Amino acid sequence: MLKNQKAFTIVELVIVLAIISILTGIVVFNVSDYIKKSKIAATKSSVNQIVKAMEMYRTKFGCLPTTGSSCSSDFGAQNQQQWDQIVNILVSNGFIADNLRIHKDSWGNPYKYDKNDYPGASFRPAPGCKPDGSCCSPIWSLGPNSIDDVGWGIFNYNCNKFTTGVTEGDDDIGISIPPM
Ligand SMILES: [Ca+2]
Ligand SMILES: [Ca+2]
Repeated sequence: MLKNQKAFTIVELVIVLAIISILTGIVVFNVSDYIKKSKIAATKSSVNQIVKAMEMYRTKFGCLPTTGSSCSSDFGAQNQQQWDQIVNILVSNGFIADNLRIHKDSWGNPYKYDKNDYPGASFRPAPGCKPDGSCCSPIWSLGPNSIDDVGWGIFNYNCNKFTTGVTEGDDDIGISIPPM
């Protein structure tokens, strides 16, 4: 009798442990999903702030900020050093507050930026380009997978629209600023 009772208790214990592990799995999944969604939302918000600052800069100086030597340069930012250079231009002119989320996205990567607002500055045979050769200027985060899924081109197809996950497996988050 005692032996049977003990065996039954072990079965119960196993069931309870199984239920606990399933519940733990659900909680961990929900928390990580929540964190991922929060990071995406924070990055979207930062991209919006950056774009607004870029447009204010262009209203004042006639072109988007560049890592090149003049306004007609089409050089944007491909790495942290170049992106910091762009951020410093916006910050020193008072168009944006300096903070970590502007320098790096939620996954610790610099934003990417292709400056194409000067007519003829960049050849891109995309629907986003005007007949004079001026094109949209995309700014994007590499997204949760920290991989540049779309490269320079794709955001030109969606001037002025918030874009994320254009192609399968792509989680980049960005906006393309139309030419003036
Ligand atoms: Ca360019
Ligand atoms: Ca990506």
